[in-house]
Amino acid sequence: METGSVPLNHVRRLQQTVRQRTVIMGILNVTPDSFYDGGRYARAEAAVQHALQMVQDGADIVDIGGESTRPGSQPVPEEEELRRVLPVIEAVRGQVDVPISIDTTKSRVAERALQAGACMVNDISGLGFDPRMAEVVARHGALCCVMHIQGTPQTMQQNPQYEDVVRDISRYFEERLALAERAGILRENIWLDPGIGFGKTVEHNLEILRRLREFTAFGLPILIGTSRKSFIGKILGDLPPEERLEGTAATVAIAIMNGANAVRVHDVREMVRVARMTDAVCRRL
Ligand code: YH5
Repeated sequence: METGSVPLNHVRRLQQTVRQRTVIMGILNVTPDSFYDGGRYARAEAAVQHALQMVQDGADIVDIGGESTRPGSQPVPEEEELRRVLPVIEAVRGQVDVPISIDTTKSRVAERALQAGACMVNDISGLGFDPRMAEVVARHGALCCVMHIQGTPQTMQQNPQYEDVVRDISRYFEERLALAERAGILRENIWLDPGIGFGKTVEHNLEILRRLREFTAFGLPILIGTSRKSFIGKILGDLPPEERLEGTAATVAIAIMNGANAVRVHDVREMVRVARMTDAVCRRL
């Protein structure tokens, strides 16, 4: 059994930064459907270049994922997910000193990524899909993002329903925090994320942004991922993903004003500026 393998300097750096200003998490998808398809090696190479660019642009952490979790997307076998993400984590670790999070719901993928130098697990199932996930996070002393999802990526957008979206998500956070604590994850290592788009209607997503401050009652960092998501496209009149930059900027500014401590984004250079400007107004930085 291996314990405490994560880069502690990265854990501490992030814990400190997230208390001071908005943390920018850059999205790195290592999936065939995303942006490159010249074979496995070329895909990994392009992903590493993209990671280096995001670091140059001001990303505080790079979130590496090998499974698409978009609505209706199919699960990826563990072996394939590992083949996609591990070479990229290793290469990024070798070339730049940036904290890395592994975007996965599988405990064995999380474990191999943490052994390879990731310091955070971003689990869109909030430790819920794989019963061994919490134990892996605890044993490695990793940071962990607990995201809310209603249903699974296959079914979540079929008919999302809540009594009160913010209160229902808060109850879910309470349950998952109890599970995390039982597994031995330190509370100070947990970030919360309401999971924009994961089993939510457009109206649910807007209400979460409007009432985001309610989640600060947990006293934990709030991460939010609105970047280029379909609710922005719908509000702006069916705009495609590449036309959602300004809408994303609006949601990032609003989320920060309403208490977000970290934002997960595709457009790092632009959103670093949005976050800095918003931090200057809201947090007097
Ligand atoms: C999140 O919110 N989201 S994957 C559909 C799109 C654009 C983007 C073009 N992982 C989150 O980014 N992890 C994802 O339409 C996440 N929070 C955390 N913690 C979905 C995604 C996307 C989907």
